[in-house]
Amino acid sequence: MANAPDLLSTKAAASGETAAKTSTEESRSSHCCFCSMQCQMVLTPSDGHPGLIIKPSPDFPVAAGRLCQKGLHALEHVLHPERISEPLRRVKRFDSDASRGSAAGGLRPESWDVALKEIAGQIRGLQAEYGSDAVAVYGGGSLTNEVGYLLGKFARVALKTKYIDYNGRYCMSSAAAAANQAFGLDRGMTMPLHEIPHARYIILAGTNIAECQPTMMPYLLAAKKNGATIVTVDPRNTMTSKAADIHVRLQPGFDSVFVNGLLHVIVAEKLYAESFVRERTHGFEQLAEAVKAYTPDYVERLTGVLEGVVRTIARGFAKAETGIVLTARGLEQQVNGVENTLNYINLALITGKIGRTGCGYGAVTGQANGQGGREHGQKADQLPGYRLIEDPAAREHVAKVWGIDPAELPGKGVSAYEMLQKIDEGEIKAMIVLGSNPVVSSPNNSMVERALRKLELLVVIDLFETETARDAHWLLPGSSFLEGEGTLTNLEGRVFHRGKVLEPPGNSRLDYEILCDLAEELGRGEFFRYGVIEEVFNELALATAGGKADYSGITYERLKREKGIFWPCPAPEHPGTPYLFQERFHHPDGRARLFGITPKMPAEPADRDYPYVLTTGRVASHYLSGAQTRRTEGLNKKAPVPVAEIHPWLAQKIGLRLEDRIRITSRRGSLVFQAKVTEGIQPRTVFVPFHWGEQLSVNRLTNDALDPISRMPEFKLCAVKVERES
Ligand SMILES: Nc1nc2c(c(=O)[nH]1)N[C@H]1C(S)=C(S)[C@@H](COP(=O)(O)OP(=O)(O)OC[C@H]3O[C@@H](n4cnc5c(=O)[nH]c(N)nc54)[C@H](O)[C@@H]3O)O[C@H]1N2
Ligand SMILES: Nc1nc2c(c(=O)[nH]1)N[C@H]1C(S)=C(S)[C@@H](COP(=O)(O)OP(=O)(O)OC[C@H]3O[C@@H](n4cnc5c(=O)[nH]c(N)nc54)[C@H](O)[C@@H]3O)O[C@H]1N2
Ligand code: SF4
Ligand SMILES: [Mo]
Repeated sequence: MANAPDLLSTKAAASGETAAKTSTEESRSSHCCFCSMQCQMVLTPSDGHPGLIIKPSPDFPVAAGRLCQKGLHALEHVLHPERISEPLRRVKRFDSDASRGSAAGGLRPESWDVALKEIAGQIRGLQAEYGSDAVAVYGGGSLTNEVGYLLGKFARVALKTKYIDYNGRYCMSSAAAAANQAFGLDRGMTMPLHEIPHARYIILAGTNIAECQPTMMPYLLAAKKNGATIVTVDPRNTMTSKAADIHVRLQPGFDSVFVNGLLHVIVAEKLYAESFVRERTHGFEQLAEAVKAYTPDYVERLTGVLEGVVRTIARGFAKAETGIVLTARGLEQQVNGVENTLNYINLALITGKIGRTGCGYGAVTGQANGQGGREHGQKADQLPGYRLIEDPAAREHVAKVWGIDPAELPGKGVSAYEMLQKIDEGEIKAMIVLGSNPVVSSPNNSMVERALRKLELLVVIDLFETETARDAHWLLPGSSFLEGEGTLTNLEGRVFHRGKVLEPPGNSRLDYEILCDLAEELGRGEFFRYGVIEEVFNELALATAGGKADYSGITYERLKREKGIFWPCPAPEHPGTPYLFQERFHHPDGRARLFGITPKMPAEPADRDYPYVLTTGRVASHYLSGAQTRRTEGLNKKAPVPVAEIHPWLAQKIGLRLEDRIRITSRRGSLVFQAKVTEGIQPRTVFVPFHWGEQLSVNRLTNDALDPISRMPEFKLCAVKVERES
């Protein structure tokens, strides 16, 4: 991971100096940059430490007094010596673009003036030759609402391109599509977290909360203490399943079959909430028809889950007075991800477990601002406020706020991975990446690496020279979470304000200023003039007014006073909406939709040539592409390399010995990993975490098949061979 020495800024390298550049004394509280819990932290000066130390804060109601290991270490990457602090131009040492890449030439510092002028000039040139859509924008769910919003506006107004999408496409898009279909509204959770302890029965499917949202565990443990039954559904025993009363070790790809079994029992035994189904939903007949064949016995034959277990869970959940279903990427990151999610929503709906206390459904959002990031226009088909870019009324409203003609707004583009494919095909010539590392995080990432090398202009705005930035012509130093003030929206839909703690190091700049200045160079500065970031928020609030995710009643002043407001919040005196769907769902008729799901095959089931299933996910000490956490010693030493989980049955079958590693081969590549033999994993499945690049990147193997509706890739299952490698 060593970076070229000319990358090192002496200012950023001297962490004491950087840390000393704090802003005002009183603005020392922040929120963790990693997961969607958004735990609050306090940064305090400490003896014997060059700068600040992080402590949990007692004040924020979500995880008062708690931070997990990642939060506690969050300062380390911010002050890391590899942090870039000047605009950097890739020194072209090669004649042909195809030969650039990891062997690319070094980086040379430039002034902001030169960097932005040259980038703007090149963009103009490419757009003159190939049209506006030759330039794409790739955003991220870690960015604040303000920066995500500005990025969407920048694409549509400054670049006039339809091609913008973001890493949330890999993250929440199946859950979002399902919630929109079933409820008419996508807010990850229908209720605040503090309802969890009141639930008597909790189903956690494809969600590893103990490692991925660790500070949520106390809510589950409190429920358990109150007598709740907890069920986990996962191909592996996880830290989360340790807290479960029943763990269903399901083969990847079988969620809809399993849930149909539960629904079958509930329908057959008339355990559903009859009046709720009658008065508040549509579609029960189709659902009942679809699950008819899925007797527990049939489900046992298909999945190996004992029929008694199917009956026990179905009866337990349906009969429980209160209950909650939480799902996450395990079943969402599949070509059938939307349908899988809809089926778990069916379960919550037909048992009437939505809209009252101790009840609810939640798709557990992942990234820091995964929720806000998908509301304000980073998505290919969206405008701020969760409006659709193809809706004439939405275009008119937002164009008015932006001061442009609605006809100037481009139409909808394509999803993140499809945008990368369009680069590979030559249609897109330039891309600006802000807040993502798609070379590590995309499926089938050899394609992505190849595609990025074809770009005539790649601009990466980041903190580090990431794997993606290695192919960039320009690397611009953006701001970390401690430097950029703004608002975020946590997994509950709670909007809150995050203050500024540090000045950006060296010549790095606030992300929003970089976008505004680039817009200026592109001749569109008049639409991007803001004195302070609060003005961006105020404009965002206007742009969302009347939309699904309505923030128009929210102000910085209120957020600071009220410590968070749940959207929708359509008026200054509106208290916000912690509980959704108490009386109506968001469809025009007020009713939720049930869907009869016929389980479908994955894109690449195991077969004779590739007889096992690879699934991927996370470990507690790393975050996503690892750009931040691999640079954090205290975290990296806990998991310096990816370790593949493999069942003893499979280990024996391939003759694995103690000192061996395993080779995993898919149709797209072959990699060698250290192995951990564990009874906990489904025997025909191997699991590899995805937080590493290059030869340790499991995304060299994953399949790029997309869900037909959400366009989310099937990260969670592809067919592989497994061999021993001595
Ligand atoms: N430590 C840590 N925390 C994180 C992150 C991180 O990178 N590291 N990332 C954040 C982000 S952006 C996200 S999106 C969330 C993700 O949070 P999660 O979705 O909880 O995380 P994953 O590990 O991707 O997947 C969850 C589980 O799904 C299981 N699984 C695999 N296939 C299937 C299947 O077919 N069905 C079912 N039911 N389960 C299956 C996996 O074994 C895994 O245990 O975490 C957030 N928090
Ligand atoms: N195989 C497999 N692949 C997956 C998944 C999986 O489960 N399995 N999960 C998918 C999911 S759910 C997700 S969310 C994606 C995410 O994958 P990525 O989008 O690649 O995630 P990050 O590593 O968070 O990338 C964020 C980048 O932005 C930089 N950054 C962070 N904050 C800021 C900021 O405020 N300003 C600027 N300028 N830069 C910043 C970081 O240094 C980092 O380089 O990965 C997906 N890929
Ligand atoms: S639970 Fe999430 S937000 Fe809280 S400290 Fe850990 S990573 Fe940060
Ligand atoms: Mo995610």
